[in-house]
Amino acid sequence: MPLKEKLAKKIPILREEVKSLVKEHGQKVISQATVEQAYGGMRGIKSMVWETSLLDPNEGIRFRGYNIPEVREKLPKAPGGEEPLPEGLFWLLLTGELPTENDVKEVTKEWQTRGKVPASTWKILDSLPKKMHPMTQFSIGIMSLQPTSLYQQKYNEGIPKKDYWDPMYEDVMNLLAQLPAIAAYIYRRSYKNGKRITPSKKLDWGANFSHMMGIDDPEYYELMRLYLVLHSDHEGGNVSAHTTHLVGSALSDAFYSLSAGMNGLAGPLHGLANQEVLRWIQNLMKKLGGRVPTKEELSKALWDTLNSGQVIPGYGHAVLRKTDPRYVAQREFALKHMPKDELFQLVAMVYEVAPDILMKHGKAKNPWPNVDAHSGVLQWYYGVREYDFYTVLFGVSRAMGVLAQLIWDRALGLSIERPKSVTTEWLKQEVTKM
Ligand code: HAX
Repeated sequence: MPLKEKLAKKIPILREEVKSLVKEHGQKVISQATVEQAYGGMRGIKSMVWETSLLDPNEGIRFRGYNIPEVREKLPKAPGGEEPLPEGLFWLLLTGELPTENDVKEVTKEWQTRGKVPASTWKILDSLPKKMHPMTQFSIGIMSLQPTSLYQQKYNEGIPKKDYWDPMYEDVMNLLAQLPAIAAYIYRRSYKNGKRITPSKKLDWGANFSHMMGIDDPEYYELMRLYLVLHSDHEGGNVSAHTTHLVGSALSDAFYSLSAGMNGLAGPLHGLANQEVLRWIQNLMKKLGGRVPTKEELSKALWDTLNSGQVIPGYGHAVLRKTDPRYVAQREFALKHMPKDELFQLVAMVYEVAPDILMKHGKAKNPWPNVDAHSGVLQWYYGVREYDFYTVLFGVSRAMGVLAQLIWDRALGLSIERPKSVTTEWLKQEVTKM
């Protein structure tokens, strides 16, 4: 059954479930907020719904109930490949069901068909300085597609609220189909000869992305597929996901919502951490005259970073309390394809040394590596050495998760977000009454 049809069948069922859940249990308390949480980034307060994935502090992410090893095992692969196809993950996120090989082929075909980027987008990108950060170009690239929004057109025509999800689905499919071409062109114009590479009708979404970047190595295709699966979704509270969801809640279309989410991903405490990790490691090697540090030198450098008030990039997490399984999956890929690589060995050495130091330092609640601690070194190995681009790779992947949820936001008719804020003065008065 085609993806949209499958989704159309699921929507009324979940709508009914949610309706009766709210009717029967609407007043039950699932979370409370403390003064500390009000100042501390609302950490841990359960106050939003995100259907596509759920994060366990110890086990890591589950996409629709499947953890990372299960997703790697169960999702269809490219012919001869071993890593899951991102199209399959998108199917899973959207429908909650594992796709067949045929389902995945249909999504690949559909994204190929919808993949033509409007000339106006190329023109807008060409007007940007080549030195502009790739994430800024990416956000502008997404916004440049906004005039193509079918959702906005249908909204203006006055379609009923219960049908909003339908044109949203169309926008999301078009946007996902076109994102790799936009991202790849940003890479080409910023770092290569600026020539656009036409997508191939023979390649899947991930392989085509790498083809359009100018990399036609089957091993890199595999890395790209894995990368795009791993970074896609991490429940709803992280900055890129929550921002997309928040902006969408005002009934802004997929282009406005995703572009806003990407602006959040561009922050160094979020997606930008993946470029910071490699920068940190390479600065250290530069200081040592290009040589790989010993464990003692690495420990000293980690302490120097902490003592100067900076964070160790790629380590720590707002929710996770163990090594991120997305880190583990990338480490497994490295152990298989590049075990002797010097930079990988250094990343592995940081993993041996940093958690202990962070524990001794005593501030970070989670001393273990997150997804960003490993992604850069894999890109570097296959020749993508322009690390300012790494967050764009993350963004293409993250789009799948946040946009799948955005369709569900409209399908369930979720409300405009409007939590209550208070002032310090109000808190000072209120706490004395407690
Ligand atoms: N190095 C040094 N100090 C750290 C740290 C790290 N890696 N991680 C946390 N801390 C510090 C915090 O800065 C905070 O210090 P203050 O009290 O002085 O503000 C303290 O430990 C407590 O923080 P926390 O509760 O453990 O962590 P938060 O939930 O506040 O923040 C972060 C989570 C991921 C932002 C944090 O761990 C961090 O800054 N890590 C480094 C940057 C990074 O890797 N970001 C990517 C995270 C994954 C992601 O979103 N990818 O997109």
